[in-house]
Amino acid sequence: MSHKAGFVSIIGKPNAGKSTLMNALVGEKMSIITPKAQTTRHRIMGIVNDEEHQIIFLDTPGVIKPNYSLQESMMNFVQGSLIGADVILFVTDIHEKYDENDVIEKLRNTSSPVAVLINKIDKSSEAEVRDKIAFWQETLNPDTVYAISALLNHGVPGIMEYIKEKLPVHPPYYDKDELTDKNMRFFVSEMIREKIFKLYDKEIPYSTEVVVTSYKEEANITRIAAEIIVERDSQKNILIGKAGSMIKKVGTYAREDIEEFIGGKVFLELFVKVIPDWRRKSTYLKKFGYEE
Ligand SMILES: Nc1nc2c(ncn2[C@@H]2O[C@H](COP(=O)(O)OP(=O)(O)OP(=O)(O)O)[C@@H](O)[C@H]2O)c(=O)[nH]1
Ligand SMILES: [Mg+2]
Repeated sequence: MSHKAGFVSIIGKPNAGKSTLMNALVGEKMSIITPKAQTTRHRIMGIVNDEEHQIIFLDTPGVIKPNYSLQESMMNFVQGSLIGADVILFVTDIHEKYDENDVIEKLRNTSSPVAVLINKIDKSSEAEVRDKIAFWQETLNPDTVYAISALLNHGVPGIMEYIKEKLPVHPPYYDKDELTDKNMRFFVSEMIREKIFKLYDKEIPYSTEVVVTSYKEEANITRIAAEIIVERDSQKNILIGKAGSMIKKVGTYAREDIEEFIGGKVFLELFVKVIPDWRRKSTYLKKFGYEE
């Protein structure tokens, strides 16, 4: 009767290292990670199970002021993850240059315990760490403050212990062998999107959506087809590149990742399609899983 279970929301500004932390906590590559802001667009669940605990982590998009419907949906995922959170992990970059007032506002409006995680301390001095800890204690008066490096797994086991202590006594919410609520098609589309974030600049990553249109497991190979959707013909041309050179790179890198993820051979086919202004159209946002 001493089993503990609960929801742990991971929030913060874009690029703070939320997804890196999520993967470090879960020990699996659940969320894609890139150097660009707004990589994560969904609320991604990663579940850690042991005999006595079920910890349900929710990785979320970075908090921004939305400019178009897709970003509004992203902010709804953030808001939703705070409802019923047993613990909130607020990840902040030690060198944060954005204004974090919007996140602070959200945290002030919840009654869940907040742990401030000052991340990327591998890139800072001890004095900077001391100053930031004092700043956050003063600003938020949180339940606790940790200085960590999600990238180097520094301080991550301590956070696990903290969470286990905080979780309420509760039976498991999900089967104890579940790792996530997302399916294979979702992870495949994310791995392709990650390559697009890494290989292209400016508006391309933000104008792109990836949809897996076919997923067939055969005896020795998994055959996958996916559509890469952009908003304009000009973006389609850039995405494909000269004689298909760029799209070929996307396909090769994504296939390697997918093969590692599923532990088997993959045949990946990519098609590029234009849907003007899909980021602002409710029908497409619904279709792509951003809206109910
Ligand atoms: N030096 C250093 N870099 C880190 C650390 N944690 C994350 N990063 C890097 O920061 C960048 C952003 O990491 P993500 O985990 O994608 O950040 P995020 O908060 O999920 O970003 P969004 O999904 O865009 O909101 C990547 O290039 C990471 O490698 C850290 O502890 N130290
Ligand atoms: Mg992320």
